[in-house]
Amino acid sequence: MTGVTLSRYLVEQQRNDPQITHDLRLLIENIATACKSIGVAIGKGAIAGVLGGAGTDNVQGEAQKKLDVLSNDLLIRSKQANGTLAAMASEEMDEIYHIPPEYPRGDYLLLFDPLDGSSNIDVNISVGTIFSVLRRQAGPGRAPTVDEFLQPGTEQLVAGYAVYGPSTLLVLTLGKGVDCFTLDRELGEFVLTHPQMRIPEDTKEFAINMSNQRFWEPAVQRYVEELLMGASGPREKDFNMRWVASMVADVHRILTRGGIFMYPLDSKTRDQGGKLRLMYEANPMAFLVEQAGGAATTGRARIMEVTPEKLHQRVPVVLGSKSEVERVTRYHHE
Ligand code: P6P
Repeated sequence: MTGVTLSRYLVEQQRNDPQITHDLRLLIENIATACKSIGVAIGKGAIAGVLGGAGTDNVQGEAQKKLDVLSNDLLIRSKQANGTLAAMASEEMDEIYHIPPEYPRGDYLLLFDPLDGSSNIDVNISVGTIFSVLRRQAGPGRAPTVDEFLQPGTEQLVAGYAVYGPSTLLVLTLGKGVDCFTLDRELGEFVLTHPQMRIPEDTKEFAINMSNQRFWEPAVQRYVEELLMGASGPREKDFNMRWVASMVADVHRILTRGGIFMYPLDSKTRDQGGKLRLMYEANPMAFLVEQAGGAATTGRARIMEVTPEKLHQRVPVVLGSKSEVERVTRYHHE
């Protein structure tokens, strides 16, 4: 199947799975097109004057980059008219975005982080777009409410990300494994290059922001200390560390060669429930990681079984190679 375009791939998927409706196929193609446009804007960087701050803050109280706002607007504008969505939610918007009355309303809900890792954009490090698709709970007649978005991660129909790095990649799951597409810039098409990605069960690589070490809970302190002791410690092997500070880049490395990613609860983020957002960062990444044979927990419970209470809710995240995630989770319970 490698070499097929995303469009051809989706036709095949739809043929084999009735749950993949024409609208869902159209929505995915639409998301891919928006990611291509975001990638073009990012690629122009300073030349297009799209770097730097936008002078505004988002719902998280974080300063927005121009590309945060541009990417968000791109995703909104490109989706609202295609008749597949009832509403959208974004890290960059306080409230859900209703499809304007002049456009038909569809059955799906789209959630996204339009530009994850945007603090890296001005220093030319890989960033990404993360997205998640849910089916709306109420009938088409009723205007969607934020409560319809508050579904556990197990309800996701589609999850994926685009990573804007040396290549622009689109990594996608429809619930039947994880497939990776590379953007052929001459064709302007995403082409299947890494079908059915699998995370190795074991690893020698961990990803965490070590500068938070003094704030971690005992379980994470213990786990990381054992990794740092290397071959002479209880793990009896040396480990390597990576931290890109773009979740999409770290997760893509783990999907490709294994590893464990941790943004655990710490005394700094405890009051907020963690750093990363459940609905449009943790849940889509957890879906992808589990579909690739890995595991994803909050340190205590499976991320995809967390019942959301707020749209911009945060959770601790421990995901990647199954044996390592299980060890960290076990330490939390001991
Ligand atoms: P820190 C980016 O802002 C992000 O949400 C994730 O993409 C990334 O993994 C994390 O925050 C980086 O956090 O504290 O290391 O800057």
